[in-house]
Amino acid sequence: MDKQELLEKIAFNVVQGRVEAEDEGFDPGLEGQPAVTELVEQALEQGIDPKEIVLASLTESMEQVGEKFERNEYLIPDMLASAECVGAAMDILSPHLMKAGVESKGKFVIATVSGDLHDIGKNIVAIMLKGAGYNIIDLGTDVSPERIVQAVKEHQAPYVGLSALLTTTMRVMGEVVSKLKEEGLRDQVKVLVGGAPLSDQFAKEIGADAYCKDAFHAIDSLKSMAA
Ligand code: B12
Repeated sequence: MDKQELLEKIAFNVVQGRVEAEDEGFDPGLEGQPAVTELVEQALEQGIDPKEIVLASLTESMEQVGEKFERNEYLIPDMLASAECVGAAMDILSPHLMKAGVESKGKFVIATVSGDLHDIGKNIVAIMLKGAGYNIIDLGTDVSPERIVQAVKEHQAPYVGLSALLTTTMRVMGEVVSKLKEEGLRDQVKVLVGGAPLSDQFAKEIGADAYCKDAFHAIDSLKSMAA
């Protein structure tokens, strides 16, 4: 299988919610064919850049899943099956995304904000930043502004990353920025925000330092902040 075909096949199987060959898919008749785990391993064996797998297969496929959910073709369990595939793929890819022995570029506190349980994007960003040499403190999902600010204080982190995938939880990011100001910490920490419903405009409105459309953008933003 050539590279393009393989990347597309991984994406297809994420959309189908198939972690392993023995799994059934959303469409009938796929059982027994290689699924996400086998295909990701094959891609690595063929020397495909793990970052490309993240971008071209995993991120792309979750967009398709979102569109299917919007069209009522997919229900929550279908989204979850796809989410599980991305998790399984990231488990295989993460050691390959890490660079051994890189000197720490600083502590990076990351969290999905209160009321929001989406963590696929956050986890990808965390793994990629870890690979880029940042010391990641992952607070998980549904994290209150108080806990986030507390962690920044406790770890004296120069960076904090906030994730929100729901239009209803985006505003919590503004609360985090306000709370950092209240605690006198705002000048010591750069605030990066991300998540599908966000924009540059929104990041400006809430007083964040950068909106990042993906993990690669986050790495670039951090580089320019350090320069
Ligand atoms: C998977 C999924 C779920 C899974 C989540 C599983 C999990 N463990 O995360 C489950 C099934 C649990 C779920 C639940 C719900 N979901 Co949902 N979900 C999605 C879906 C399909 C994909 C999200 C995803 O993982 N994308 C892939 C990742 C890689 O992309 P990403 O998250 O955007 O992250 C990238 C960037 O944004 C950026 N980034 C993200 N965070 C950060 C943070 C920092 C610091 C930085 C620098 C960058 C960054 O970098 C990432 C990597 O490239 C989206 C549709 C979509 N296209 O977004 C809907 C979607 C977000 N969900 C939606 C909804 C409505 C819900 C529910 C309310 C459904 C319900 N009725 O119960 C619940 C809410 C639960 C809750 N309280 O959070 C809506 C939101 C609509 C809105 N306007 O707010 C969407 C848009 C679907 C839709 N089109 O209607 N969902």
